Amino acid sequence: EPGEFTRRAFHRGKLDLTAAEGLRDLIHAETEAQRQQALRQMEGELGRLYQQWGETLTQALAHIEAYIDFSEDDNVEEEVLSQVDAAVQTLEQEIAAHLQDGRRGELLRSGVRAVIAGPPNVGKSSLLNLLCQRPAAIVSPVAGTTRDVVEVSLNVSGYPVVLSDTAGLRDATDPIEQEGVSRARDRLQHADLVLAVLDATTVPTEPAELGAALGSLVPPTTPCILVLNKADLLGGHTRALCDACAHRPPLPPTTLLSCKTGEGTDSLLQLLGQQLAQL
Ligand SMILES: Nc1nc2c(ncn2[C@@H]2O[C@H](COP(=O)(O)OP(=O)(O)OP(=O)(O)O)[C@@H](O)[C@H]2O)c(=O)[nH]1
Ligand SMILES: [Mg+2]
Repeated sequence: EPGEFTRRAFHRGKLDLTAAEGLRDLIHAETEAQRQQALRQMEGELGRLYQQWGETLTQALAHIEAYIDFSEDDNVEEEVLSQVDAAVQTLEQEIAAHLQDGRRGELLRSGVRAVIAGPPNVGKSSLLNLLCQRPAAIVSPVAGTTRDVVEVSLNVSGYPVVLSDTAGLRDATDPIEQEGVSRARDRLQHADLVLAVLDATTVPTEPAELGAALGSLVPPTTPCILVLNKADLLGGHTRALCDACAHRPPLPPTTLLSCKTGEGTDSLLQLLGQQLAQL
């Protein structure tokens, strides 16, 4: 039976539970970042940390019991309680920080949820196809082509990513498109990272306006990359304007891209890798 030897090792105390979990993750690892995390866990990194926490708590408990039992005999000093209090508070902070960080483990285990979003017809489905290197989503010159969410699994710089293409965001009148837009908004709410796509030929070159356009697409606290697509259609002048505007600080990391010619793909992948490393 798969897992039999691990189970026996666990029962005999040769592996603790976190190491067994690490082994399971290692077996199922599909990307380099997943493999590294699983190895660290298997080698006992987590187990050692939890053991340390356990020791701190046991010690605190022993001090408090000693205080209760012997403080009247004056054998135990008054400051014991405040020392225990300080140690437990530090531990509390450590655990809180660890839990927050645990989200990273979760992202590595199940994949980062990246969502492509933007107005209709800007090339969102083309971007999905470019990144997964196959025609997974239908591309057409008709605005409102994508309705259902199209999902692909990718390995970007060693990070597992579940990338979703969504319907173009607009006030649709067609009921099926409306459902598509509502599914897109739902995906956006649960995204770990948003690839916001705008058409470079019609994008406002005023940073404040561009910021506003972006604000209507992306939930305010979600990390985001701005992709200005159809760069192949830009003249030299507009290209310079776009470039200048795109690198103003309040705007998220931005890149010019052409899904048609592939120009800008490398810098997009580089940005993606950087963002993933920061999540
Ligand atoms: N010139 C040029 N055309 C592009 C580029 N990317 C996409 N297109 C064209 O733009 C049109 C729309 O592309 P899609 O990928 O379907 O756009 P979308 O954002 O998914 O559109 P919806 O699903 O309707 O919201 C198609 O005709 C594409 O061939 C590009 O980089 N350059
Ligand atoms: Mg589409």
